[in-house]
Amino acid sequence: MVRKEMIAMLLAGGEGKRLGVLTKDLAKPAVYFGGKYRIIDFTLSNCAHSGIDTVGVLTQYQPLELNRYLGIGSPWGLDRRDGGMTILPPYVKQKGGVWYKGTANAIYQNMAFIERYNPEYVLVISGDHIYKMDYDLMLQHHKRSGADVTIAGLQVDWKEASRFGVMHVDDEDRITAFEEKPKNPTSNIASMGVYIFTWKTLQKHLIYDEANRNSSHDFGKDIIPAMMREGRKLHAFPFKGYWKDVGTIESLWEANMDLLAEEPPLDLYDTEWRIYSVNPNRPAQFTSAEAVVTSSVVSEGCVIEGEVDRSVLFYGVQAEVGSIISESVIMPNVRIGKGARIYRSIIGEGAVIQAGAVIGTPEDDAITVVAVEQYVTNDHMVLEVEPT
Ligand code: ADQ
Ligand code: ADP
Repeated sequence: MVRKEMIAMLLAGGEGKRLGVLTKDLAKPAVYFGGKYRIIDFTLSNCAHSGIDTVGVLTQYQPLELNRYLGIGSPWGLDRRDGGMTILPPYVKQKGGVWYKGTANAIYQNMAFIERYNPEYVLVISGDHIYKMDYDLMLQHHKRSGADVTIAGLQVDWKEASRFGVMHVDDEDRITAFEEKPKNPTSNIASMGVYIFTWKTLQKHLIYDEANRNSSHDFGKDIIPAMMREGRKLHAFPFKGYWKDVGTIESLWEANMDLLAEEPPLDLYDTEWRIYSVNPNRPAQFTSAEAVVTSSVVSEGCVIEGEVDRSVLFYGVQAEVGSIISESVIMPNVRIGKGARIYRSIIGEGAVIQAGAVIGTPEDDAITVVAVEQYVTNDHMVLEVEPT
């Protein structure tokens, strides 16, 4: 096997239960984002732009659709014999297979995969975040400081800080304290869940952690605190760009709306840093004489006869005459009948909204969600669509 300086291990097995009906049959990394993408496209494209050609994708929860989507990794340049993409589900070994217990255990169970490449460094990333980042700059930082682990960090709003691992850093970016999701955070520098480990050190910690029966085998809860306790060298890599954890309905909706700003904080039109995805191969979008489309992303294969304002429409959406779609995210192949109105909502793939139905209200701050393939009638009844 060809030796690699650094390989990536992409955690894609989380359940994503806070996304509710959107992740009932779908792993969170496979959730749609931004009119053309799935969440995992961002991390995989970052790998492609950072010169990383060996990526292990750790799956677990509802992996079918995710696996199908990833295929052999062609859109991200990972369809190669030397390295490339390897899907790593929990598997049955001779002694009996074990479900991944936590993020660190997921890596532990795949140590043999990592060893095949005998890497100096291992990048641990997750398939849940929307951001553009050059991991090579982070690697250079890691080598310069000679750290055992480098954690990408960014400043978040104080009111958000308790959702993350937070850290204190000194003038030289050395981490002096780390707390995983503290109730009362004393710092607002959040861990992005992006780590570069010196492999030999991580390996020791994984083996040690595995033997600890009190551990939950999680990076943020167990591995990083253990490294702090043992006086390892932990460094922060300050990240300045746009980064969003789209783990909740509100954050997913917001991140989609961020794309519609006059100057979007995340530029998807940047040809230097394209986000690669699987092409749905649909015809061009069509807007009829009645259609009014403002400040919106409308993807291929859409047929629009109604009004669309400040919304993100994925491919194959049909919106009939008199329909109104406002501040909403409409996932692929949704059909919206005549005169139906949709405000501040996320509509799951393949849902059918009957003529005259009303979903959400423009006044309410809350986001309404319609499940994948739901049938919404005009008296607000939500029924399951019969599979065809
Ligand atoms: P969390 O957001 O809670 O915190 P976590 O649940 O540990 O993240 O999941 C991280 C990633 O691993 C996700 O992509 C998830 O899908 C995946 N995953 C979870 N369990 C898995 C398993 N058993 N097998 C495979 N993949 C799995 C982490 C850090 C915080 C940091 C935030 C940033 O712990 O310190 O601030 O990420 O979002
Ligand atoms: P959420 O958005 O609810 O926080 P995450 O994707 O962050 O979802 O994962 C949440 C939790 O789900 C993690 O603590 C992880 O250990 C757990 N988890 C991951 N996979 C599974 C699974 N297959 N079954 C049960 N729990 C799982």
